[in-house]
Amino acid sequence: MTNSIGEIRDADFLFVIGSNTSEAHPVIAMEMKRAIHKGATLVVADPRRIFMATMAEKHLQIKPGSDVWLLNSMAHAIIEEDLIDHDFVAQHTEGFEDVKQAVHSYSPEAAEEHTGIAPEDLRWVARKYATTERAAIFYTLGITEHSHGTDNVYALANLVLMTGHLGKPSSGMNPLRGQNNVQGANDAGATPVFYPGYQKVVDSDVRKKYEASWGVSLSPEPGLNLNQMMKTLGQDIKGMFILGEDIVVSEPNVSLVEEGLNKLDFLAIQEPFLNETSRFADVIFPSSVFAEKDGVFTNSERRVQRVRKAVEPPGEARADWKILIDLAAALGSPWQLDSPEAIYSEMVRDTPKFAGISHARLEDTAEGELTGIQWPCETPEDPGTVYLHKGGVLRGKGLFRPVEFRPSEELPDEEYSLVLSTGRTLYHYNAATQTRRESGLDAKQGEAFIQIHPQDARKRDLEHNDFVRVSTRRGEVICRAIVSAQVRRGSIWMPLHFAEARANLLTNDAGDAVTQTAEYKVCAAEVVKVNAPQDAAQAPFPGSYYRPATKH
Ligand SMILES: Nc1nc2c(c(=O)[nH]1)N[C@H]1C(S)=C(S)[C@@H](COP(=O)(O)OP(=O)(O)OC[C@H]3O[C@@H](n4cnc5c(=O)[nH]c(N)nc54)[C@H](O)[C@@H]3O)O[C@H]1N2
Ligand SMILES: Nc1nc2c(c(=O)[nH]1)N[C@H]1C(S)=C(S)[C@@H](COP(=O)(O)OP(=O)(O)OC[C@H]3O[C@@H](n4cnc5c(=O)[nH]c(N)nc54)[C@H](O)[C@@H]3O)O[C@H]1N2
Ligand SMILES: [Mo]
Repeated sequence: MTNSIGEIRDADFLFVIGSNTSEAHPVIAMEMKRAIHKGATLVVADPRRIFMATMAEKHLQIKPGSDVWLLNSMAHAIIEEDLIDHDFVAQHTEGFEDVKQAVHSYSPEAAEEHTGIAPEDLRWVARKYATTERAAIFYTLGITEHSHGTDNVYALANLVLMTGHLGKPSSGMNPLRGQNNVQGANDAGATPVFYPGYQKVVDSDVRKKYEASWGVSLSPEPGLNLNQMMKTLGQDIKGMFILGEDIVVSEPNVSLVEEGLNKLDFLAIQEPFLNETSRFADVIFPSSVFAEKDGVFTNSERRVQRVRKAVEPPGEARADWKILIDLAAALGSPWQLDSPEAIYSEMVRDTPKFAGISHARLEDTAEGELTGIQWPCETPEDPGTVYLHKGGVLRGKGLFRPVEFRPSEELPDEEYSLVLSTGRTLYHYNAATQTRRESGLDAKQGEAFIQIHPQDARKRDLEHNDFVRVSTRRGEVICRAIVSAQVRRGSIWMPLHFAEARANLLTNDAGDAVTQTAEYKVCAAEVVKVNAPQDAAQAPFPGSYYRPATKH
């Protein structure tokens, strides 16, 4: 996030696009509700009528995959009505003319056919966003999990830059982070393209710095990203070490992933639970969960927070860092690191953005103060950074990036006439290794389902709660049909959480051109009614049809 969670309540305009905030980020949704109660205007752009849409002044119920049309035509309207922040554009940005030209043909009138949004609604939203001083954008996977995800993000950034909603409180461009400490993992360099602190792998000065610091020689090339790795499992990749991911539930087009896993020579996993992927493992290192270990977590607003062990890990389970250090020693590298504190200070040593943060500083938060420090924080005296780009854009000039609409990779046709989109619900967490071990959550939501619009259900002779077979070009699953007008006509929606009806047997593994993030939000699917599966009653999860992934 460019801005902070505490600033949300003071915003006057909130544009929530592709984010099911109340289910996936309830704490942030609570701050949005505070702002709304104080009079802020909420606009939600989402193909589903999510809860936040019921609180919104306007719900732009767009066709899945059409965000570039929506955002480019908002830019078109802002330019046409001359609602641009000319001073900001002149002083702090470059490339505006390219975007101006690119969005010329994206009129709100032309956008209607692609997005399903009335031009007057689109113009109203564009005007309101541009003319409200404290206007903030929030987005997540509805924007990024597309083959054109990066284009969507550029199109959003163009709106922020042309209206100057940057470097000020309660504004900015705010991607909400998903997993606990996914921000911290990225900050620490858990990506194939960056060393810690977003220092580029391909930058030879950075590489030389780390070669000297770590005493090893390093590759000048970036590594493979997740999507690329999954596609070469069992071919170029012969062995794998998986730490805290349940890939046979969470990766797209997962039958291909299973094929790859079956061809591996060796698989080790480091996990607190026997998850679905553990069926394929040769070795499992039992690790501990958050409450059983010390360290720091970094949240969405770049806040590094101290986490303290509350309970001992059970049985043979140990902290992740201890397992990794023993593994390094067994491989002939006796690392001299004996605590999370020592590991953290080694990480920040060569990382200017975090250099002022230490466990010691995180210990002594004054009474009543929010805990933690927000990076950038470069010296021990630096108080940290509440919002980014204050007094000027960090890279010098904010770069406008023109984008053209590109359709999703797989569109509906006669054989597969519906658009399948996938995501999460309030009651379960991703691969649900944790939430399905909790009886209260399973009582709330115990089985897999799809949502289908009443008219599409009627066409297929479906009643609410019937069982259906959902199929795509890649696979099929059986689950219950929830007939609901929450989804658009022509669209179905399914949660990713359920191992017995894995959404990812269905999804498309086409990746974004830049990040390779998979197109989890759009693929072509069909639904037919089936009888209730006979073994539904005996299934390990009550009322469900369980077909686990298997090693052969
Ligand atoms: N309870 C719970 N909370 C979670 C998680 C969980 O599993 N359970 N997971 C965490 C993780 S890892 C993450 S990354 C976050 C994700 O948080 P979100 O991104 O909010 O979650 P999603 O369910 O993937 O859905 C995003 C929204 O995008 C919409 N959408 C789909 N296609 C499009 C499109 O083409 N355009 C637009 N504009 N919108 C679209 C969907 O209808 C949905 O409302 O949640 C985190 N929080
Ligand atoms: N169809 C579809 N698929 C999706 C998505 C979607 O929207 N649609 N969203 C994608 C997104 S955004 C995400 S983030 C992924 C998530 O996918 P995954 O990362 O595979 O799923 P998680 O459930 O978050 O957790 C992974 C594992 O981490 C383990 N774990 C928990 N705590 C610890 C710990 O402290 N140490 C260790 N070693 N392990 C731990 C859990 O037991 C679990 O097995 O799914 C992706 N897949
Ligand atoms: Mo995520």
